[in-house]
Amino acid sequence: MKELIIATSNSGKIREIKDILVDIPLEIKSLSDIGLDVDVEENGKTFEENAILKAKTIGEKTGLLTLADDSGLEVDALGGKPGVNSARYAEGTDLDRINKLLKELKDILKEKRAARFRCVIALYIPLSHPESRFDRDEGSLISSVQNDNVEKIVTFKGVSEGYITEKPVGSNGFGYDPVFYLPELGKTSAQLTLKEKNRVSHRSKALIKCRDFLTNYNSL
Ligand code: ITT
Repeated sequence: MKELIIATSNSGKIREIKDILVDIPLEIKSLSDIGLDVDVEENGKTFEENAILKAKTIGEKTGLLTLADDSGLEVDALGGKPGVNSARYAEGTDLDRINKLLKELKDILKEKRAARFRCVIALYIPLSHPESRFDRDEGSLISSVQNDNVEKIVTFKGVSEGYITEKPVGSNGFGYDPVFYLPELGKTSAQLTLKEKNRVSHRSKALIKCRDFLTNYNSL
C-alpha cells in the first residue's frame, strides 16, 4: 500500500485526521512514525501559504505523498486575531493562549464574540500526473517543475462558525476548543467527542474533500 505522511507535530490534529481518513487505501504515517523531526518556519501570511509550506517541505524531504494542515481561530472583535498566529499567540500552553484571548475579550458582549475556525489542508503529490485529472471545483492546483520532476500541491478548505465563551468549558479536543461555542449544538467544541467534532469541524470539512480526492487519486 502507498504511504501518506501526515506533516504535523500536533497530536490533536493527528487523531482527528486519522479518524476521517481511516478507510482510504493508504498507509497513514505521522512524522514520528518515520522518525522525522523537522521544524518548518511558518512565515506565510495566510493559512494556505503555511499549509503549502509544511506539505512541500516534508514532501520534498521524504519524496512521499504528504498532507499538512494549517488552521486557526479568527475572532471578529479582535480584527481576525489570533488567525495564522493561533499556535503562537502566547508563550506556554493552550490554557495560556486561551487566557490571553479571554482577557482581550473581557469587555465584549456575548453577541459580539463571533469567531470561526479555519483549516487549509495541503496535499503534496510527488508524481507526475496529467493536470486535467486534478481539475476539480474544490482543489486549487499548484505545480512546479524541479529537476525534471513535476510536483503538485492541491489545497482544500473548511470553516466552522461559532462564538467565544466567557470561560473554558469541556476537556476534549485541543487548542481553543474549550472556548469555541457551537450554537447549533449548544456546546463548546471541547464538550464534543472525537466523532461529534469530526461531523462539524473546519478540519473535517476540508479533510472530507481531501478524502474524496485521495480516493479518486488512488484509483487512477
Ligand atoms: P503543526 O504546524 O505541526 O501542524 P500547530 O499546532 O503548530 O501544529 P498550526 O500552526 O496550524 O498548527 O496552528 C493551529 C493552532 O490553531 C493550534 O495550535 C490551535 O491553537 C488552533 N486550532 C486549530 N484547529 C483547532 C481545533 O480544531 N481546535 C482547537 N484549536 C485549534
